[in-house]
Amino acid sequence: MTTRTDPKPTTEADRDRGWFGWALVGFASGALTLGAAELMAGIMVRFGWIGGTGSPVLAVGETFIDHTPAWLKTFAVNVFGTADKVALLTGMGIVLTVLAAGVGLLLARRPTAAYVAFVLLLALALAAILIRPGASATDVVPTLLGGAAGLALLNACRSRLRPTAQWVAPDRRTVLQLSAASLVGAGIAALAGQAVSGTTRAVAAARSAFRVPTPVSKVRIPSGASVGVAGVVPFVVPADQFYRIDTALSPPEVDPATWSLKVTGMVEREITLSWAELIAKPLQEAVVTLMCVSNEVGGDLTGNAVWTGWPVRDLLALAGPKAGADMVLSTSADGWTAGTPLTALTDGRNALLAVGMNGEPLPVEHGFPVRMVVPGLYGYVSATKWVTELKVTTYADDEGYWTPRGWSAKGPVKTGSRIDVPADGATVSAGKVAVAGIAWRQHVGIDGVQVRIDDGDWQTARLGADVTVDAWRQWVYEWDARAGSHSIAVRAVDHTGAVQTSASAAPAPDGATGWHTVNVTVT
Ligand SMILES: Nc1nc2c(c(=O)[nH]1)N[C@H]1C(S)=C(S)[C@@H](COP(=O)(O)O)O[C@H]1N2
Ligand SMILES: [Mo]
Repeated sequence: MTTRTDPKPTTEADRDRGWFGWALVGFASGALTLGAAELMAGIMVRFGWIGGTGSPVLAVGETFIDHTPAWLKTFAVNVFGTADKVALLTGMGIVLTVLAAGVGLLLARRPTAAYVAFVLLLALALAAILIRPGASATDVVPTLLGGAAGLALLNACRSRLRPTAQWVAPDRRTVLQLSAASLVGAGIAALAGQAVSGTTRAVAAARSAFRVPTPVSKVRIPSGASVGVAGVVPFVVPADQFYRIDTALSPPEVDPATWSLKVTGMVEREITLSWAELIAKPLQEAVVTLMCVSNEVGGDLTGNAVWTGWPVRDLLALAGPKAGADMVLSTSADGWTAGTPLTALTDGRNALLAVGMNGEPLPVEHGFPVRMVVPGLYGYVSATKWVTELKVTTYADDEGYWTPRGWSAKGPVKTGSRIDVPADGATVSAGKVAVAGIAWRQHVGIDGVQVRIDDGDWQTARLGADVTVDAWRQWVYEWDARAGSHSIAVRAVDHTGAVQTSASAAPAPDGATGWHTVNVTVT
């Protein structure tokens, strides 16, 4: 029989458990740090004491996104698609777990080094917070408090576990307590993270109180805009089904009461426009199809909506752009930028400072309170959400967010078309089959759509009503399907008579091309 005062020599098993115990100490401290910081950030954001940049997890993630090299970004989008944000957060969780466990292991052998490592990691998070656009000094408070809690736990564990030259196995009770503390900490982090990513009370209240003013020109969408085939994307896409693309892990919360739009740079008069001034302007309504440059042939990163807003050209006319300017750099509340040709914002097209989407206030994730919508250009060079500044400048002097990341400085939308039904790989019954989808060439317009079955001749599809050159058109072709395997291709003809190219190009650097083709089995 052995006694407590006469311990056995350390065995392999004890060493393993000891290793695990110290790693757990590190993990627990990391989880407590983040849990406390996220909880504090959630509370402080809710009460409006700090901006949305107080969350260390979001700040580090967004800083990482902004500094991701182009190849890694391409890799992430290829592998994870629109789940890339979830993938990033998961990756961060894994890296943090390893780092925190490392701090715990160091604590057993080289406590000073462990504290130094912990403080360095904390300093990195603080730096990430402070370099976020719009960050203020108080945004570091949650992370500092979390860090203090984490350090206190490290210290308590160290005095309790009394490390020796050997790995000392913590007793079962300590391990259980630590596991529980880590889990609770991580749980709080997750919950508080949700609180942060949810709309703050002030912004939600402002949004639900806002009625989109009646525009001076109201759009009427003829029923013929839809070809009436089930499975084709609706002509006007409801906001909650509209694709979303941005670099924000959590959409910026912008209170209209404090929002303003500054017009700066090469202008006769700098202008600051308030929310009250903006919504008192004569607003226009426009049907515009937005499209992401990352949209693959056959992809779904596109949507059509009725936007309500004030023409950007009217604002620019008040500011008076100076000779020589050829670009407007728009900046969002989270520091993202787009470079738009000055001509596209002054040439009379429906480029809007939009406050409404399908008659409702913009959803927060689509840019509330104000975004830009410019017909004819991919979103990355025009559709700035949460817009706060328009700088009149030149392509020689400035560049938008995606340009140094490998995307073209200019991004006019290319002619495209997509088959929505039948879906690729579908099985259909022989006889009449509706082949249908959409075609687009924003701000030029679509005059025709043609469909080809296998190696047959191009057949003319019936087009939905032409609502505006700025929006997509639906089309349908009644196919007399015979049994067998068939491939169906589509191509569009734009308003200049140009036929959509068959040459396939990847999205980078300025938009994908090629004919969308689906394969179906007819029985
Ligand atoms: N502030 C901000 N605006 C942005 C972006 C962004 O990352 N940040 N992405 C742009 C891109 S690439 C596209 S395709 C459109 C998408 O708009 P949506 O999310 O409303 O569909 O927003 C544009 N506006
Ligand atoms: Mo995009």
